[in-house]
Amino acid sequence: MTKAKTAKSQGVSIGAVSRETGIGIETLRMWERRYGSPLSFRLPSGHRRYPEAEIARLRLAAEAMRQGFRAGEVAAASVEELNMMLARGRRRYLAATPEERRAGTAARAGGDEVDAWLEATLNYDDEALSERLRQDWSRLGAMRFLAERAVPFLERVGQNWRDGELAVSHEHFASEKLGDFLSTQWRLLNEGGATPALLVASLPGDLHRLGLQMCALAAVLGERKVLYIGAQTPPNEIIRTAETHRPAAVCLSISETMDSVVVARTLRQLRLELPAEIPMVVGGKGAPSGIEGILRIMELNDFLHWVRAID
Ligand code: B12
Repeated sequence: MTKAKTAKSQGVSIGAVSRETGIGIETLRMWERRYGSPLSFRLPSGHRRYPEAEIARLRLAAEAMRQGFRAGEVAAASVEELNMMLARGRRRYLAATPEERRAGTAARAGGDEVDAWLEATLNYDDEALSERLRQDWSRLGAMRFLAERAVPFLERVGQNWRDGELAVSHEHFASEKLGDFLSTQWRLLNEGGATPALLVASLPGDLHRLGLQMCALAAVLGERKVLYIGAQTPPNEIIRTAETHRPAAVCLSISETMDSVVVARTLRQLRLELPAEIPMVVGGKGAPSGIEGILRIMELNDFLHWVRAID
């Protein structure tokens, strides 16, 4: 085990995973292609890495296969499911209902309400998730909806995906659904807000757009119009749009997957080329601090106050 340990954020190489679990390198790659799990991520250097927690799960998967389970049954199974497989054996496990198999997973950390969102996601249940989103939105109001539901939900989706409990398609289902919902809500409120608008975008290479949607929502709640140019906008387009439309600020969302060196370089360049009187604000877990002329705001409530204070 010691050899496979690296700094947590760096993950574990495919060779180390293979050594530690006894599952061949080719098999691990094939499982990822075919079953979406174990899911690797790339270091900025391009090297493939696996979350360290996958080793324990894959050991259980290997053991379950020795006991007669098939690759398709174990590859994407959660730790709870694998433990149940090992405890029951294949015949009795397959006789259990899907609800029984998921029971352990759904009951984990977080409120019942977020569990319900996760449950709808696990079942790809579009209507149930819509219903939850609508109910929680009207019950909590927009800012609490973000803080108490949407953000913890995404944390759990990310965590469960890392742990192999959710497939990539679940993550896509959840983020598309939530993204569309947030987009509909802020666009409804985007009529009649004060101009000049806030320009909202993310940098090339960053596919995460939910931070942008949250930022746009907070902006319209602060009664400011949003000029949304969205994810993966080339810096020269951000500059061109800002020069022609003179926004009240340029707001960028930066996810933690972005290379910090590239982000810092791009932001410095943007600051240099954008009209000096237009403020720049960055948020998201990958947003750097300490770049001259750029304000970093991490909390959406702080951002809302900031928006309300703009002249
Ligand atoms: C949904 C999702 C995706 C979706 C995005 C779809 C979409 N339409 O957005 C898809 C499938 C595309 C995706 C892809 C990847 N993802 Co992803 N993803 C997520 C997930 C589940 C949610 C992301 C999210 O929206 N979070 C919520 C945001 C809004 O939170 P935040 O950045 O902290 O921002 C907060 C504040 O700062 C503020 N804020 C945000 N922006 C702004 C802007 C301003 C101006 C202001 C004021 C405030 C503000 O609002 C937020 C609320 O508090 C996270 C899990 C997680 N914990 O976040 C993983 C996660 C971010 N992804 C991860 C990874 C590894 C990837 C991939 C590299 C996977 C792969 N192997 O391909 C790719 C990278 C793709 C790319 N080039 O960008 C890892 C990152 C690990 C790391 N440290 O690098 C995470 C953490 C999952 C995990 N647990 O491992 N992902």
